[in-house]
Amino acid sequence: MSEISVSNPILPGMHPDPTICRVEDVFYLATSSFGQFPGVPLYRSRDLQTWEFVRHILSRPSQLDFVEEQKLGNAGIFAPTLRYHDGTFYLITTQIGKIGHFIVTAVDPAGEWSDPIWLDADHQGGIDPSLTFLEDGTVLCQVTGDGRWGEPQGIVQFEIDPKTGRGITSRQFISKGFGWKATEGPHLFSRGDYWYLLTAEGGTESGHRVAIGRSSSPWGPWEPCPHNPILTHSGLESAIQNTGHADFIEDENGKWWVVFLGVRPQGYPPVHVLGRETFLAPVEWSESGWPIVNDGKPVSLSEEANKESGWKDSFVNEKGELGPRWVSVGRAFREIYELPESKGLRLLSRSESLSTPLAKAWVGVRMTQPQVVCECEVCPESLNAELGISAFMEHFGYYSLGIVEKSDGSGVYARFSRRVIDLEQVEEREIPGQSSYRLRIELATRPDGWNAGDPSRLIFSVATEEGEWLEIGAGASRLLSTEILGGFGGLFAGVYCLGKPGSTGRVLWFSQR
Ligand code: 6LW
Repeated sequence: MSEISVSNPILPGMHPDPTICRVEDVFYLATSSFGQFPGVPLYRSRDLQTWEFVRHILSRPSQLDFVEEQKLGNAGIFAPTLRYHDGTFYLITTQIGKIGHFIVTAVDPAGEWSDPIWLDADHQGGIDPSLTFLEDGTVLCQVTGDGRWGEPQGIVQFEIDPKTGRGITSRQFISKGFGWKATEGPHLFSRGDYWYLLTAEGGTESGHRVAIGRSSSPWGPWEPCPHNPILTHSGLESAIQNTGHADFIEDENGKWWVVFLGVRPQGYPPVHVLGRETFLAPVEWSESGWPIVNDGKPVSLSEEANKESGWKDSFVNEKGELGPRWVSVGRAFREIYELPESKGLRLLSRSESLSTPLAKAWVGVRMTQPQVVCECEVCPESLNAELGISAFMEHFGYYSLGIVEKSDGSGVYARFSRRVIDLEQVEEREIPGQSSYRLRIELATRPDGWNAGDPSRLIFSVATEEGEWLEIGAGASRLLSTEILGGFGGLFAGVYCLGKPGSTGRVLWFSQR
């Protein structure tokens, strides 16, 4: 691989807990997906910079069967680890709220992955499982312990048979971490004469960091790196914050890299709405065998980071299926839409409100830039149903704009709703009827007339027949941050249809720029 100049983030929008492996000159990267179905997006790249979406690894209900109630950025699928060994790809991850840790495998990562191989009951518990394949055929599994087994907070390890999920040795506590709270996200790898144990520490918020220790044995004891943490932006001037949860990779030329999560906060006190994104930095090794991330300097946001080429999608891919960028919340994915022959997506209502934690006719894509415009065109099909566009974090955190054609003859209304935890506000405004409606969300910085310390807003508009945009409602974007709502999510832009069962509505296209 030739020298590259890194343009960060490498995966914008909600892509936390990145994990990476390499097969010859191709890198593969996967991230957490929580309540999204399908789950665990997989990307590939030859230069670590340009990432092509391959598929979602968990794409069948037999692999990811949520309980009915599911949040988008909480519970569900937590931090995975992706590894390649002897012709097979392994992904190990945890479904919170279900049995726990499981492995899926594939020979062709672009094809279907196996059904889950659940770890046995004695080796469940905790989060962030990882796998290490040793040369003698031994496979080690590390997890972040949850204290359930009487272990202190930190990293536990056991030998595992990854084909059956059976733990071969009992759980052994191997590290409490290297000095900070919430030690998690372990990865174990070898280089030269040492085994290195990589950890995320400090909590995934502003104190987040990456630390490392080494040992001549994969079981420790660990000598901490003298310049731990090897990566943190805590307290530093940088547009990227909360950097942590990392994975290392060596390229074909023997050069090392680290992928890690970070956020792009806005306003004061700073909050982030796009979710935790994936970043990349080079790693050099000192003469004494310790990693130096990004030459010891903070990682910077590239100039191009806030510009993404726009796209327009009419939902259907070449195979006649819903295109790969779309996800839903929870298990209802296949029961909430049809792909009509004519054009676009037909949403099949399952509930009367986006506030329900249960199934809803909503499909969305990550919002990927702090300034972004999402547009769609909707064709109402059922009277009294609401068909619209939303900026969505959770069922208790979203703003939405929908069109409602009322059956009592009172006309057509644009309905703007905001839900923030236990506050709910709904406003309606009559608008002239049209056969279809263009709806728009702008995530924008508009200092005029707004709190100058926190100028980021979400502005919702509908286009008139003459093509003019009519603003229906707006609100502060910071209310849809994880700092307010909790959880591990990020903003999605979604289209939805609400109403009595049997209500439908069509969305012709969707664009983001
Ligand atoms: C993940 C943990 C973390 O399991 O956040 O930032 C948790 N690190 O390692 C959820 O993404």
